[in-house]
Amino acid sequence: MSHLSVNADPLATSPTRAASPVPELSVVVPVHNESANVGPLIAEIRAVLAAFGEYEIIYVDDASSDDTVRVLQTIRQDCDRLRIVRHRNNCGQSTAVRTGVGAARSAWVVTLDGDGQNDPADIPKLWARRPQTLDLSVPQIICGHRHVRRDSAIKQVSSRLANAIRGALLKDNTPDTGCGIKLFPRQAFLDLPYFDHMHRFLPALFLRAGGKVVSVAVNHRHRTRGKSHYGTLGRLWVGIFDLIGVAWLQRRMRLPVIEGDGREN
Ligand SMILES: Nc1nc2c(ncn2[C@@H]2O[C@H](COP(=O)(O)OP(=O)(O)O)[C@@H](O)[C@H]2O)c(=O)[nH]1
Ligand SMILES: [Mg+2]
Repeated sequence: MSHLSVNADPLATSPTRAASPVPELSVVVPVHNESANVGPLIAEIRAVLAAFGEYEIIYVDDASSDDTVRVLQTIRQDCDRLRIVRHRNNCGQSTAVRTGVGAARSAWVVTLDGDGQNDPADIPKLWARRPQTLDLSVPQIICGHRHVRRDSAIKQVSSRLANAIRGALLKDNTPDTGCGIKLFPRQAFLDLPYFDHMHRFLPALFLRAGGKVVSVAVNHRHRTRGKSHYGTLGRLWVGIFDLIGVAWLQRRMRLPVIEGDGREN
């Protein structure tokens, strides 16, 4: 895996973070009641990134009521790459991702679902597709596309339907916006408008910011431990509501092209 030449990390000089070297990649994993999945997934991430150089893994625990935090703290004793951030209150997946991206020290962040359905072995594939130079005026997101879904039939059908409607309305040019594995520049993500459930609309939001979207075929696996957090009907209904909001955001976007270097006055 090649290495990044840029360091656009605005938090690198923060006093609490200055001690360890700035990582090139932050892996952000939102979790809620995933105690049985934490250990196996962290082991996989570490194995895949063993040759990577500097990286960090940030788990955001979204007020789990099970053993998730205890398991994370035990693993942390032998893994100084692991950082644990905790919400006191349950805020949902999007907010947990945002908390993790905010805490990240790298210019590039990759997200993974915490249930093991995304395969960490795909991280290098996404990494290879990033632009060599980080240009925040054309922010690029690299999205996983689960070409073979390992979910129940009803979830597959509802997800296909949601992607088709979303694609037709938002023209986000992305076959699978809900896939949890995505790579993007940290700052570009933090510059996006924030709202609950935004994690399903990242391609549209990157395009809205003048960016680019790349989709990469990735592996998808069955959930073998723990329980899914989303019911089909609830997700569809919230999805329609959010779709209208994102369509509005798109129509209200104006991207200024600055004359000169913008510092003349
Ligand atoms: N932080 C947080 N993560 C959540 C929440 N709901 C789901 N997740 C996480 O989001 C990821 C995807 O959720 P999952 O239940 O697997 O959704 P599904 O694959 O669409 O059924 C998993 O890592 C969950 O732990 C939540 O309320 N907060
Ligand atoms: Mg899942």
